[in-house]
Formats: sequence, structure tokens, C-alpha cells
Amino acid sequence: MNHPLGTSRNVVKERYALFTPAGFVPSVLPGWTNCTPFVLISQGLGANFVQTLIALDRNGRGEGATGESEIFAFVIEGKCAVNKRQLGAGGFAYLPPGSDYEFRSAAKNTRLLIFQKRYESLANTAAPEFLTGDEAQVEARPFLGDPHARLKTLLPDSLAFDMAVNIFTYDPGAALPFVETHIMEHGLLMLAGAGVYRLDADWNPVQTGDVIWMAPYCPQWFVALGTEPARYIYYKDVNRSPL
Ligand code: UGY
Ligand code: MN
Repeated sequence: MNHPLGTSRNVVKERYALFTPAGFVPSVLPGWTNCTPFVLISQGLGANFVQTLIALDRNGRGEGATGESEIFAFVIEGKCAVNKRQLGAGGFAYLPPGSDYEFRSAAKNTRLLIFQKRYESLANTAAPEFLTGDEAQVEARPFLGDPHARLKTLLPDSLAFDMAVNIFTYDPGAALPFVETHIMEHGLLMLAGAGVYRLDADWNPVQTGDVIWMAPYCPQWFVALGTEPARYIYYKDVNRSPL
């Protein structure tokens, strides 16, 4: 719960936003039944993508078509079939533009993270195909040589993809090696642990369940605090000309 005097860690600024679970407000999303969607990042903030969390009951369902957009879905907890492929916690699916989709939860307390954006095609390059995977099968590589900050890249390194989704794990005390300021935009969910996120000119304490939007050129840096590793999953737009 938020403090009774109205205090909150939530921040909405021009170049970033921080949302904490105590302040999440549900929406109704057409096609999604027996579930509670929370649309957290959208064009309303100035973002070029949408980030949604969906809590599904045992018989929760989501049906629809991607149209000109693409969807990346990650199972935070529980079990969910995506177009009949069964995914457990850590499972993920990529749905390209022009595809029909059907999500069916197979356990109560299933939670999904969804990134959605309009797909930007590339001349002479076919759009990616439907794929599923499991983050447990993806190698965690030291980030810029630091074995205490490890990165998993969930989607293939191919120009066909105009989005990347990665998982960062930091041992307590590990940090991003420098303050990044870049053209790419981010949407992020803290999966575990805690730390301090520098966003623009602010240093924000963050913990499991928090969601962050970083606009292009938002200065950003993270350090993990506490006794357990901090983990976050994040979206990034990639592989397209800036013009
Ligand atoms: O991929 C990235 O830009 C990543 N290093 N950014 C971040 O974790 N804030
Ligand atoms: Mn970054």
C-alpha cells in the first residue's frame, strides 16, 4: 500500500518513469478474459512501445491478432500456452506481425510481461517468425568483461528483429560500468533483488516488481544492493536506421 499521506516512489518525468506495484491500476483489454491487465508504459508517456503486465486466473485467456505490431511475451510465474506451445516460468514467445495469437494460462497466479510495438520492416529482409524459448537455456555472458554483471540476450541477433529483450543479473555491489546515454528506448521490469537506478538526474531506489520507462537519451546507470543478485528484464529498440 502507498503511505496514507500520499507518498509513493512513483515518478513520471519527461525522460523516464518509475512505476511501483502499489500504484498499478488495471485496464480492460479486448480479447483478454479471466485476467487483470496493467498497461504500464504506452504512447501516453511518449513511449514508442507498450509494456503490459497481465495476471491470469487458471482459465485466463488472451486472443487476438498482432496486425502491424509484434508481441514479445515472458512468463514471470505460472504456466501459459502461447499458440499451443506450453511455457513455464522463464518461458518466452515472439509473435511477428500478421499473426493470430491465443494465450491460455495453465495455472492460477500466472503472470505475463508483454512488450508490443509496431514492426518496422527492413528492405530485402523477411520479418522474423514465431518463436518460443526458455531463459534457462540462454547463456549469461559477462557484460563488457564483468563476471558480476551478466547479460542474457533472449531474441536472435538478426537484422530481421527490430527489438531486443535481455535479462541482466547483477551480483550485490555490481553496477553498469558507465552512465549510458543512447538513442535506444527501454522498458524494464525488476525480476528480483534491489538496487539504485540513476535515471536522468535522479537516483531512485528500486526493487522487485518495479517497472521503468527510459526515453531515448535518458542517462541511466544501475548498482545492485542487498544480499541477493538483482535481475531485470528489459526491452530495447534495435537494428533500424535513425532516419
Ligand atoms: O542494453 C542496454 O542498453 C543496457 N545496458 N541498458 C541498461 O541496462 N539500462
Ligand atoms: Mn541502456
